Order: sequence, then structure tokens, then C-alpha cells
Amino acid sequence: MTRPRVMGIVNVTPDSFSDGGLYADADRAVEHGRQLLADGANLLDIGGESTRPGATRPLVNEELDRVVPVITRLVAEGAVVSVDTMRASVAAAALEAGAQIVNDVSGGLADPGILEVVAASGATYVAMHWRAHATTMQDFTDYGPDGVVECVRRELGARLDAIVAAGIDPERVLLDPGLGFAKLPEHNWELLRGLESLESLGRPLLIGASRKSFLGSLLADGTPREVGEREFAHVALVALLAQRGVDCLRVHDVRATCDALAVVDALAGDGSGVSGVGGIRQGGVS
Ligand code: PMM
Repeated sequence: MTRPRVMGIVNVTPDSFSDGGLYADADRAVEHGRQLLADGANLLDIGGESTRPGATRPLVNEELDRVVPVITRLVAEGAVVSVDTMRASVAAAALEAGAQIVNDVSGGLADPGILEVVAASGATYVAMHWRAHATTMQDFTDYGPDGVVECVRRELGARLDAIVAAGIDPERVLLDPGLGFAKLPEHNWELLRGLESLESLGRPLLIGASRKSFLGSLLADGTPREVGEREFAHVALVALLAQRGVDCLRVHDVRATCDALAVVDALAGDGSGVSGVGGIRQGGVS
């Protein structure tokens, strides 16, 4: 059975929407990473830049100082690490420190040099659908008559072409629709309903829905459900995405996610109920 890989989130940031400030200190971030691994995470995604709507970017040195020490320590303990960055220099330093995956929410648009860094290293690359930095991204939610699924498929397809042209082995690329990035709540649901269209690009999918505001909107009772109270809905989504054969789930609550995956496994019995293609698994990251 191919169950989705669980990517536990370690945001070494003072300002992420979901956990800003909790793990901004290196010791706390490492401790959190250890806990996520103990809870069943297959890999850790370590990031030093918040991408919440309206967030301002850290300086390059700030981002480096946040992520590199944490990556170094967790890699030394045997963790498989992904760096969540849009910057070529940060990706290079993270790979040097032992990261094996570059998770670029801009899919190479923010800093095209990142593609050469990844190509030269042979690392796995996650390319997310992205239109603009956090300060303005919610000004770019117009998907015209074609609609969000077709636009995201086309725009991600163009990124995949650029990624391959830069010398990255397509077998090492995962694609991500970028839930919450230049998307209105309904866009996220349309994308989740339309995953087949994105799969037609021929690459495995990574999905990051954990704690996002579209879940808060879904569960709103006059006001959106608070960030910390969206996990039951997220777990339901996780189970359904696992059945859809999604390759990797980027989540905050690893324990709840793994519980949901255990249920999916049990129901699938011999695994025939779960499909899916390589991706992080195929990329050699165990
Ligand atoms: N979301 C966030 C950050 N990085 N990376 C990928 N590949 N996909 C995502 O959906 C994604 C990401 C923002 O969420 P957070 O602040 O909870 O980490």
C-alpha cells in the first residue's frame, strides 16, 4: 500500500499564521521537530519565512540564521529534511547542511536561480502554484473564464517545463496546487475536487491544507473557526486525500494525520483501495 508521506511542519518564524513565534528559537524548533518525528512524520519541512497573507519578507541573513542551525541539528539526528524557501542562497545553504528536498512555494518564480541550485544537487523539488509574494498575493485571485483548476494546471505545467529546462530530473519533482496562495476559499475546494486535472501533469502531488483559513471559513459560525480548532476537518480531508492517492501531506498535527492514515490503511485492507505514484518515495527519500 502506498500511504502518503507525512511532512511535519517546523516554522522557525515569529509570524506564521498557524504557529508564529512558537518555534522561532532554534532549541524549541529542534524539540518540535523531534516530537513530529516521534509522532510519525516521515520528513520535516523547515522554513524561516512566513507566507501568511500580508507578511513581509525576512532578510536573507535572517532566514539563513533561522533555518540552517535547525536543519543541521535535525539532520545529525537522522531526520529527512526539506527546506521551505524561495531563495537560491537559502536552498544552497540548506542542502549543504544536509537537507534533501527543496520546497519552493514559488515554483522557481521568486528566485529563478533556485532551479540551478536544485539541478546541481540532485535534490527533490516541490513546486507550488504561486502568483505573487504574500504582501500582494490576494490581489491575484482572478482565474477568469477558464477557472482556477485549469489556470493552476496551466501555470504549474509551465513551471514544470521551466524546471525541466533548468536541468532538474522530472522524476524528482512534486507539484502542489498551493492552497491559500492567491486563492479564495472556494478556489481551494475547487482545486481539491479537481486533483485529477493536476495529476494529468504526470507528477505526484503534495497538499498543504493544515490549519488553513478555507477550513476556518467552512466551519464559520458568524466568524471563521479559529486556527487551533480546524483539526477535525483537516483530518477528514487527510483521509479523503489519502484515498485519492496524494503523495505527500504537509501538516502541523502529525499525530492526528497518522491516526487518519491508519484508519485508511485498515479500511483498504490489502491496499487495493489506495493508488498513487512515486514522488518523494520514488525520489529515494525513505
Ligand atoms: N503552505 C505554507 C507554507 N509552505 N509549502 C507547500 N509546498 N505547500 C503549502 O501549502 C505551504 C507551503 C503556509 O502554511 P503554514 O504557515 O501553516 O506553514
